[in-house]
Formats: sequence, structure tokens, C-alpha cells
Amino acid sequence: MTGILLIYLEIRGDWAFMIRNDLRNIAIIAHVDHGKTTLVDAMLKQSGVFRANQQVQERVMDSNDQERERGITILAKNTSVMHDGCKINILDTPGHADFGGEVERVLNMVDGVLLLVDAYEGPMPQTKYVLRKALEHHLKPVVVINKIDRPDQRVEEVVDEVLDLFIELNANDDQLDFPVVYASAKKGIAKLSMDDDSDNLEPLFRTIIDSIPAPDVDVEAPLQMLVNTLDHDDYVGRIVVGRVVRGSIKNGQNVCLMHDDQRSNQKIGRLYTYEGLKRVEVPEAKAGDIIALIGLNTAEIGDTIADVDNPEQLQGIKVDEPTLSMTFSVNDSPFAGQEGDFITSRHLRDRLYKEVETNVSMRVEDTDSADTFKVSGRGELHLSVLIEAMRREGFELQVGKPTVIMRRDENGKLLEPMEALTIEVPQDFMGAVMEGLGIRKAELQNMTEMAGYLRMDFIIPARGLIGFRNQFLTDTKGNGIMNHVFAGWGAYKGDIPGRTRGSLVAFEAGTTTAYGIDKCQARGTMYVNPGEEVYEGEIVGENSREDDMDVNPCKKKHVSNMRAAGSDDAVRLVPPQTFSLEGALEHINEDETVEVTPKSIRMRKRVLSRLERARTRARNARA
Ligand SMILES: Nc1nc2c(ncn2[C@@H]2O[C@H](COP(=O)(O)OP(=O)(O)OP(=O)(O)O)[C@@H](O)[C@H]2O)c(=O)[nH]1
Ligand SMILES: [Mg+2]
Repeated sequence: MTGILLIYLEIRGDWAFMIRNDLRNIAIIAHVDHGKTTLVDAMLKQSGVFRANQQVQERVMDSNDQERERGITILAKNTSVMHDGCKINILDTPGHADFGGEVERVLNMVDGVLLLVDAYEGPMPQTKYVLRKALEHHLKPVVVINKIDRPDQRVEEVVDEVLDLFIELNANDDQLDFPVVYASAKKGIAKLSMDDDSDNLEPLFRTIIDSIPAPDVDVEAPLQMLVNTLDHDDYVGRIVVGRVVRGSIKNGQNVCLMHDDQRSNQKIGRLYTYEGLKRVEVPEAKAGDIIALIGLNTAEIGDTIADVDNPEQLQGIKVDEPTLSMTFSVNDSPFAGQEGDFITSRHLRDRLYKEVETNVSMRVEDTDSADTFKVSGRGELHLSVLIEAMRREGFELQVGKPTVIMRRDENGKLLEPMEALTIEVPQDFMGAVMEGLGIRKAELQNMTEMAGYLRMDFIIPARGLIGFRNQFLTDTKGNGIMNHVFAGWGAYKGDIPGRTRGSLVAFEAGTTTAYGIDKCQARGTMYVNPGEEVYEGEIVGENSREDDMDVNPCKKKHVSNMRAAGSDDAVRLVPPQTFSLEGALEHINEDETVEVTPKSIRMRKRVLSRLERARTRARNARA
């Protein structure tokens, strides 16, 4: 039972509570890649959601483009299955730390969680984060040790590690008494003991129905529902999703929409519940169920939908604050408008403010400049998923270097966000990795050895992680695994040195040539191919020295000079280094930005003019 209901129980003890045995609401939570979405696939399949011969893609709940391409869940999503006459509403959540806000948001709607833990990896940083949130919400946990089919599974140890984690998080006795289910989501099997035979998920379904509390609600009391998720449909407009906390709600009913201190009476349109992957229209829904409705086009996340005659507000949704910001600005490069449709500050502003209506842990602020907005989120990926979505929609913009958000405590002491970092590396690479982390002010907390691998836990300033992933991949030749999650605010750790190399900057606009690039590549690493259009101030490579250098990759050889012409045939170009969006964002310095268009990702100096940059340099040198 939620805390909110308990309060009302005290005040109005005469209300008639009802245990809805026909219903369970669960969220599936875990560290990234531990198999949540795959488990939902299996639960849907074994509940007859699909036709016998229906072609169903893997991880069917990961339905948006970026989810499929990146292979991760980004948005929490609803589905439901029927089992023995009981409807189980299932919320699949993302495991990546940057989308932790999605997990926090949906925990309000459920009575219990399936905590999935990989049978080899065991509890990871995000396992701890999501479990802590679930325990704070007083949710009943069921532990699912997943991927028991892995040849390297270490089920027994992992169960012990999970128990340790519960103890560390001060779980109460009831929570400590969690049931354990052993599963292979991929094979669609679950069992209550590793020795059992099983070829289906029945033991998991049984455990959910037996252990997760049924909603304990008053269906006669005045309506209360919290707006938990907003969705949009071009035909019906805004779709509101949430759990009916109290009373019941009907198609076309007049309700009171409560937003902070504002009240407005509005009429809802149609109501839907979740059946498998579909939303199905229903005439009425009762407390306990998770529903979607249309008609409330001004509803915002955290609003209460209440009875018109007896409006009582629910507590809004609280999520952890953002830790990282980037500036989003109008694209003012010479190529602006060539590749995108939405390029003005008005376009940018509208899109960003629309995003924060649904993206609960993201913030947007205006800045001194009408062309620049400060966007804050829970990590680089949180923001880069938005940037990627925008370029696919046809936006052009430029984005500044990610910076962490600092705070001061009550005594005025500077605090910065800290991250719990877990890495796994083959022993051979440990030296290089430790060196990199030392410079970034990471402190080793714990180290364990697992079959030739070392697993190390660190606490590191979030600042120190910017740009670390690239370096880590290089240092471990791609053989390392790293994960991190917000670990609270800590005292400012002092300076962390940034990039040690300057940029090679295009000296003037033009088309790059093999000859020009060949001349430049003696200076460092190039990012461009011959035949590319570049502009003055665009970053075309990395200098092997600390400062920036203006270079001319567009230089043409003198055709009149016969000897030089002959030697040009021998030009051998090193393939250019390419950057993903995230790679570019991690790479740039404060005085640089990433220009993002539907077709291109370029890095550039904020100030494009060579002369102006030279003047600034001279001024700084004098100062
Ligand atoms: N061997 C094995 N692999 C599994 C099992 N369940 C999932 N996987 C694999 O693990 C990978 C991640 O699975 P997902 O279902 O996307 O994991 P997730 O927890 O939803 O990941 P996020 O949503 O990004 O946090 C996929 O490659 C799956 O095929 C399992 O039971 N056994
Ligand atoms: Mg997933």
C-alpha cells in the first residue's frame, strides 16, 4: 500500500478498502543489459499475446528507433499479461544510469518489483541504485537471477551478493525475505531451485501472483489519479498515463485537474487499459489499475486528476536532480541551413521546452543569449539521445562541452556530483587504466578478481568521467567494461586536467585535397577525407601539441612544378579518425562546439574567424 493511501486511511478510517486480487502491478528493474526487455518478451509470448504464427521481433518493447539501434531501453513502457484470471501490469524500465529518472517515475505506479540480476555479473552499480529507489517506495521485491544458461554463471555467489546488497541498503525484515526465482529470459524458463526441471515461466508468474501484493484500494472513494507519463499521438493529442489511486474513472467524466495551486474542471475523453502491446478502450477503470486517457491536453506530469466535488491533491513526482549540462545553440556555421529544416532559435526553444514536459529528469533554461539554451540531464547519454532525436527530426544546432553541475552546501562549501564507477579489465591492462583514473581523481573502493579479470569499484567526480570512455576503450583495446551511476554529492576534488592536445583548425573555407591533408597529417591526426567541404574555424584534426594550429587541408599542389606533381602520386593518407556524436561531445574543449545537422557531425571553434582567435590568444598571453 502506498504512503499516500495510508495517510488517508488515518484521517478517514471509515473508507472501504478492497484488495483487488484480479490485478498485480510490477516494474522490472535492473542494471543495463541484465535482460529485462527479453524477460518481458518471454512473458508476453507465454501469455498468448501473439498469434501462433505471428512474427515477433526480439525485445519487442524496445520500440523506438534509437532503442533498437543502441540495443538499450530508453523509455519505461507499459504492457500487461493475463495469468490465471489475474492481470499483471508490467512496466519495463531502462537499466542505463542516465535514464534512472524513468525508473523513479514509474515506481509510483506499482506495488512490487522484479529485481533482475545477471547470473554471472551479479549486482552492478545500477542494480544498487534501482533497488534503493524501490525500497524507498516500500515496494515488495522479487529477485530474479537471470541468464542461468550462461556457462560462466555463478548463481550461488550472486544470490549471496544480492542479499548483502539488501542488507547494505537497510532493507526491512519483510523486504529481506525476498523470494528468488532462477530464470533464463532468453530460453523462457524459470524455476524456484536450480535443481528443478522447467520449460516455462510458470514458477515466475506464480511467484508474482503469490508474493507481490494486490492493490489495496478504495474503489468507492472520490477519484484520485497521478499523471505519471505523457505520450503524444497526432490524432488524439496528449495521452496521459497513470495509476488510478482511489475511486474510479469513466469515459467522458468531468474531472478536476490539479496543477500546483491551479484547479481546472475538464472533461476526459476516452479511457484505455493495457492488454499485451495494445491499448484497449474501456468504459470505466477502477482504483489499482494503470490506465491511459485522452482529452486532458494541458495535463503535466505530476498533476492530480481528481473528483470534481471532492478534489484532493496527490504528492507530485520527485526524481533526482540533473548532474550535467550542455549549451544548445542555433547553428551559426557557414553551412547552417543546408541540411536541416528547423534552424531558428524559436524552433530550438519550442522543441526543448516540449521535451521537458515528458522527460522528467531533464531541465531547460534560457540564457543571456536568445540563441542559446542550457539543457541539463542525468548524463551524457541522456542528452545525446535527445540531440540524436532532434537531428533525425530535421534540426540543426550546435552543442557545447558537457559540464557538471556544482552545488554549495549550507556552509558554502563547493560540492560536485560523484559517480560510483565499476570497471572490469583483463589484468594486463590494469596499469594503464589505473593511471588514467588517478589523474581523474578516482578513489579505489574495492577490488576483486574473477577469472583473469579484475573488477574494481571507484568513486570518481562526474567531471573526471567526461572523455574517459574513449580513453578507457583505447587503454583496454576494447577489452574492458565500464559502468557508472550517480553516487551523491561530494566535496570538490580540485582541478582535473583536460585534453592534452590542441586542435588542427581549417584556415579557410574550401574543399579538402589529398595533397593538403597529406601536408597536415605530419602535424597530428586528421578527421577529414579528401573532397570534403570545410569552413574557416572547423576542426579538421588533432594537433600532436598542446595548442591549436591553423592548417590548410585544401591546399592544391602547383601543377606547373613537374617534380612536385610527380611526387604527389605517392601521397599515402592515413584513414581519418571519425567521431560518433557522443565521442565528439566528449572530445571538445570549452572554446569548441559540435555542429549537429541531420547529415553531419562537425567539430568547430566557437569563434570561427582565424584573426579573432589570434587576437584573443595574444590578449590572453599578455594578461
Ligand atoms: N544468455 C542469456 N542472455 C540473455 C538472457 N536474457 C537476456 N539476454 C541477453 O542480454 C542482452 C540484453 O538483454 P535486454 O533484454 O535488452 O536487457 P535489458 O535489461 O532490457 O537492457 P536495458 O533495457 O538496456 O537496461 C541481450 O543480448 C539478450 O539477448 C538470458 O537469459 N540468457
Ligand atoms: Mg531493456
